[in-house]
Amino acid sequence: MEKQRDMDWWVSIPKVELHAHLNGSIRGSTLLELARGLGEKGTIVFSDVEHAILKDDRSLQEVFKLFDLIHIVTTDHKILTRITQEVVEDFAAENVVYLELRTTPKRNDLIGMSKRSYMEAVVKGLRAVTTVEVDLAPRDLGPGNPVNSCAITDLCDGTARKKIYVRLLLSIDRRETTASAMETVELALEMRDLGVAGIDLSGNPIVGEWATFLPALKFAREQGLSITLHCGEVPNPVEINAMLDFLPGRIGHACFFGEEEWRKLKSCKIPVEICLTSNIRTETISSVDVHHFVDLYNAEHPTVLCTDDSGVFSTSLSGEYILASSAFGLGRSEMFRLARKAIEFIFADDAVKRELGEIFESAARKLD
Ligand code: 6MZ
Repeated sequence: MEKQRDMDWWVSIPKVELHAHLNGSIRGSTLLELARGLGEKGTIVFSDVEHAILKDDRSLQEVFKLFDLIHIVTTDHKILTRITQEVVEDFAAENVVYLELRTTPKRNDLIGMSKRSYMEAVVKGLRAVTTVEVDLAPRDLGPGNPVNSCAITDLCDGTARKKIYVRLLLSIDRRETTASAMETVELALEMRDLGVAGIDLSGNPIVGEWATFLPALKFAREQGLSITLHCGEVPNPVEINAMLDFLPGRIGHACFFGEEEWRKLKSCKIPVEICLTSNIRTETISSVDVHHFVDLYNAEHPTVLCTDDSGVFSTSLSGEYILASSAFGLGRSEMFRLARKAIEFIFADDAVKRELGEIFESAARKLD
């Protein structure tokens, strides 16, 4: 009863999601349905896939094997459109008001898929969302321009539809070459008007070299794209230091940092995307009470709670807030402040920041 009330409260609070992988956020029921379909066609052996999907705890390396499997099931234009629509609707249903959704554009010649057509299928999914109004395009209204608060805060006549801002981050997979990473950056630049706000570096952290991705990441930044990096998912101090020296807009995880890396991170004030359930489920962090979130929080270092792969790890953003609140003994007002603070770290323009500020302000008034 108490737990349900807590969940209802967190669902009702506006939230900002900054670290969500599209294919990792797939609904479990959709993944099983799609896998069953491919099983019936004889493309895969369904029972093998079912076992892998339903398994609870997996090591980080097992997670990447699962992603290879998920990609066999999901990499098709129509399916991508469906997954994108469902993922956005699911986040909106728990009052995520701003979502940065990241995905790795994939080429598959066998089905006539290019990185561009992959992304077009994703954008089609955003446009197919019906349960909520999706704000996709950057507006750059500039400082003097008034904000259209009517549509976003439901304050006018109560008829305004619920709204979610969605911005896309294109991921570079650590298996890619420099040329392939560059192709992703070029695509991101071409798609800026469709809400692409930045670049992410992700994938199996024991694969690939930082030097391979650096030219594409540097180019992306020179062209005005924001950058977030999966950093320190495995102990690799040389890479962690090189990544911090690059001064990305944000980093994700930061699980295997030593004294020197913490010092550097804190002095640069690079915001950290914290994925509690993901870190625990993949045994990257042994238990939630020893998670580095608490040290960063106490140091007032910029942090944002995120889901990572809500489908794969069976979590939700509301669930992550509840987990942090109970594990670290933080009250609702502190947690609300944490949720609101995330606005500062988004990759969208200042007009969106102002509008999000109003949404949280309105929610805060209702709490008093
Ligand atoms: C690193 C991760 C990840 O891009 O196909 N991905 N990379 N660490 C993680 N923590 C567990 N979780 C997901 O979504 C799935 C892809 O996102 C990256 C991996 O490259 C995975 O294949 P998309 O939409």
